[in-house]
Amino acid sequence: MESKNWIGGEWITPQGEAIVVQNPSDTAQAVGQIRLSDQSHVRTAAEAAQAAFPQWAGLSGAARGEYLYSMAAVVAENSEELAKLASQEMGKPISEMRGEVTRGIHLLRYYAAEGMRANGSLIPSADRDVLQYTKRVPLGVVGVITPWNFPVAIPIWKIAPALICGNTVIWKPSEIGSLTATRLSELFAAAKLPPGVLNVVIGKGREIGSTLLEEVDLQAVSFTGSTATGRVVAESCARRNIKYQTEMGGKNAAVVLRDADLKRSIPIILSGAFRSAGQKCTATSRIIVERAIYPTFVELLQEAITSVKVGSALDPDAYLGPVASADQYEKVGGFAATARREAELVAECVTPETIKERGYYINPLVVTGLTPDHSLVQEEVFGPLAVVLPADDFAEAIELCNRSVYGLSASLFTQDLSRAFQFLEQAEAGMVRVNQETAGVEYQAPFGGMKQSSSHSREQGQAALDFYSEIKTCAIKHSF
Ligand code: TXE
Repeated sequence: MESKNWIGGEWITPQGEAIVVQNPSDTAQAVGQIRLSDQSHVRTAAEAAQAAFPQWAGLSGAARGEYLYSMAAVVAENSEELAKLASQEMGKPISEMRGEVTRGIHLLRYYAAEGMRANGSLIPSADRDVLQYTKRVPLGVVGVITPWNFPVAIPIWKIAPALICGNTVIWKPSEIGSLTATRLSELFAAAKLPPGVLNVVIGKGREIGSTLLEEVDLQAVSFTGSTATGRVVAESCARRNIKYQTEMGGKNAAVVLRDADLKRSIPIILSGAFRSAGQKCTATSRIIVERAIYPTFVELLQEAITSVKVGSALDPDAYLGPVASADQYEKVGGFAATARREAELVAECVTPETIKERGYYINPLVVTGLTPDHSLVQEEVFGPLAVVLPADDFAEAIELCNRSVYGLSASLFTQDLSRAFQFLEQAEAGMVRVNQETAGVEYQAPFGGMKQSSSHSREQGQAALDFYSEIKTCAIKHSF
């Protein structure tokens, strides 16, 4: 398979550099190749998106919703093929990837229905002859820049609300994930989305991503990715006074209190830490445990980790697969090497010899014995590595939980209702949960972080509609 751009309804293969996509589960296998676009493709996409905007914005919400329902239906018909392609391209186990595609379908349906829901409110006027109301209006052309870790769900949770609000979109997917993006676009084309409403440009972030940010007459940008790139996006948009949302890193804590049901909590914590090889912004990377139960916790964790199986992404029994790319392998491998050097090992899950050398596999590791300010406790690893920190009591656990520049997601494990409530109140994170993993949030609820994790607006749920539209306050004096 070869990547293609989808611009103004046309399929265009850029003539730029070709990069072979290696399967991270087995790097000897080529999954396909991507062709890098140049700046001219971004400009053409901008023209197409501008040209399509008036007609798309002029449709009724119901009509736009019908397109989204069709997109959901075509993705559903091709879900297995899409899931397999994504698993092969970025290494997420097929069992999880199927769930992600299903999530994408649900998101499309959820936002399709928004076309028929109230999109404003009636506000009483002091003058009885005036009818005053608000309505959402679309922004115009929106830029969507996505990462590789959820190659189907993240693009859909940005594109679907953008479209239902009446915007047209230019989508720049991650380099790793461009084959999946191409296939997803083909499915949207099969759903007869009108030309130019969604335009997909494949290429390097630094090259075409910055052209998109700096040169195109965008009205908003939605970005998920690294903190460093998120800052570049935010600065550029702030300079131009256009809306932006940046969803960046996390260093999410699971706090385990002395009264927690450990047998039920530990599998949930492991899932938060190691599913998707820890490559979720909501992954659990710090486990804060009350000292009173620390020995029991460690013993049960060591037992539970034996059920974690590292496997190739198409292995239906794989709990986690490889990390997504050579860059990830190097970066996460560096953190793992530091952990082996500077921390005490709590538990490790060994990658089978048969696959170890074939792909970008990193043994899931749980370590301890680090100071709260150590880089492994503070920096986002984005891989299968979790750090355990003992805490004397609840107060110290909360203090450790909040001792981070990030504030995306946090979980507490307890049976104590009062502690649970205190945690939900005091934890500095955009998503706070009790007896659930830090990952695995639901699409109909707002998603986003505090502190350095995001630009403080929210994605998904109804919150996404606020981002992709602007409120107009209308008043008409009808007896004049
Ligand atoms: O991210 P980038 P990468 C973190 C994670 C990971 C690290 C690097 O720690 O190890 O980031 O991943 C586009 N102008 N997260 O290199 O570079 C790029 O092409 C415009 C956390 O993949 O931020 C891609 O489409 N666009 C995260 C997108 O930005 C630019 C998910 C993200 O790439 C650009 C992924 C530029 N100058 C990585 N430079 C999460 N929060 O879930 C790059 N891009």
